[in-house]
Amino acid sequence: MDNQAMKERNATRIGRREFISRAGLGAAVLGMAGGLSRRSWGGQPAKRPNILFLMSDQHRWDFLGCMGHSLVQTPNLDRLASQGTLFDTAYCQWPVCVPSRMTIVTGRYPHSHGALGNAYALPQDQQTIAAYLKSFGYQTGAIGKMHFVDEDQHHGFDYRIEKAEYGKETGNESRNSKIRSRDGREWGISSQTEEQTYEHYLADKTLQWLEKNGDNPFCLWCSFVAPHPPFIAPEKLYNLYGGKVKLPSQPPTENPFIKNSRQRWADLTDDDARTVMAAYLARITLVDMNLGRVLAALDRLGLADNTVVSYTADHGDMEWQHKLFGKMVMFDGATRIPLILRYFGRVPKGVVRHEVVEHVDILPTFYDLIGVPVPRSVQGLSLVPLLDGKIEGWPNTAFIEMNNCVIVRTLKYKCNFENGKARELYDMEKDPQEWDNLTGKAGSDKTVAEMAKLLDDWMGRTQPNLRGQVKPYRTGKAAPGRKAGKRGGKTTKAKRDE
Ligand SMILES: [Ca+2]
Repeated sequence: MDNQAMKERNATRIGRREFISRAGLGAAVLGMAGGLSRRSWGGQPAKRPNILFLMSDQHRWDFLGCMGHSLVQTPNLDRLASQGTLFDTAYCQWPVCVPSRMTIVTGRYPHSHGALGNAYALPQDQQTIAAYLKSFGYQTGAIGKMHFVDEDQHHGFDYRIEKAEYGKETGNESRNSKIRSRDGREWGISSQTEEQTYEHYLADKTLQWLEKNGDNPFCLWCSFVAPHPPFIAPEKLYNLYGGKVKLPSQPPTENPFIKNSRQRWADLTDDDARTVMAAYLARITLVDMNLGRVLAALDRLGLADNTVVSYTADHGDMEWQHKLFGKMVMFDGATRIPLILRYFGRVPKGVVRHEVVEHVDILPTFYDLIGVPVPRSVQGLSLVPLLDGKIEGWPNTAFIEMNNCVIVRTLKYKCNFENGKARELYDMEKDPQEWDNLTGKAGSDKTVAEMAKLLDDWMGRTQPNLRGQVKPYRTGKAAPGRKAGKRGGKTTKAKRDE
């Protein structure tokens, strides 16, 4: 290990230990093997708990029945939340697929793991949860979308299944639509039934895997593609929402920093926007139905008690706030995600936690709950102290990156730094819609300085910025089998599909 790597490792370690020490939690929170949560029954050592990680793509945090959404039907996610703990102020680390997902599988911030866009492969020296848990005897599977873009589509997972198998086995295409399409944008009713969808297929594969491998300690990722575009849904599900959608209110003046993003949607009518939203809601319900099938199988197979279950999404979707759909912007619609944890007997039931938490925290939480040490490469913090109500000293910060921007989120504020300079500042308590940019307004300098200090501290304790050192896969070309998007300019259809 060179000096820089050693420095970084120590800095990260100090960050984690600092919180643990402040929280008075000692070694248990470090997840020392056999420590905190390896339960035993009747005095006998228990089998290590399993992990079932349920994921979707582009599901924003507040489109859940249990978050009070008036329209969306998510009975299975609502039940999961009622059986566990829901984090309602959770953020992704980068509002685009690959950087976000590579953070989840490594527990590291994007500038540290090096996958800085959808054309970037995860460098092979980055340890994934699958590679790590294998050393503790875990069977590992990744079913559905992982978005590994290099030749190594496994990154440590023993079992992988993706869209190509779905096409071969079912003859269906995941992009089934003869619907209205303008410039690659699609919305409306699909000609597929629910049973023909990729989501149904992924749930089938997950059930089969659980039936076969449930006897061993396992870490299984079940990763749906919906509600990601195309915004099309089976008719039965679409009809739950068609004609019922109310569009969100809009800011009095358009945010100048989203001019380019707005262009893509500028020609949409209100009716178009309502159709997109109805299909998005239907696609969330499609995920919920299939996730419910997986959870029912866990019960049926007698695995529910010894399995840590979690649900999240890689990022959100604007859903016509600021008259935008999609992600790749820094508003909460794109960056804030649902996060639910369930582990019977350990994770409190029916609790909603409001602390600021991040995707980097998921892996250390898993490790903590199953009783394996948290590797020092992991940069997040275990959420277990919060589950136990030990909130003193919790940092309540999230850091969201995208290209030359970093957002710092605290309980009250959200500050977007572009090239290190504060560009936007929002009071998230008074202005959760992010309409009123406070930068330059009276009294904002002190807050900006505080947020800049948090940014500096974070950069100091995470790895040096790898931007410029890590190259996209094959020097800017997309991975094999994919069409390359035009980089740095107008996005092509292939790129938008990420
Ligand atoms: Ca995504």
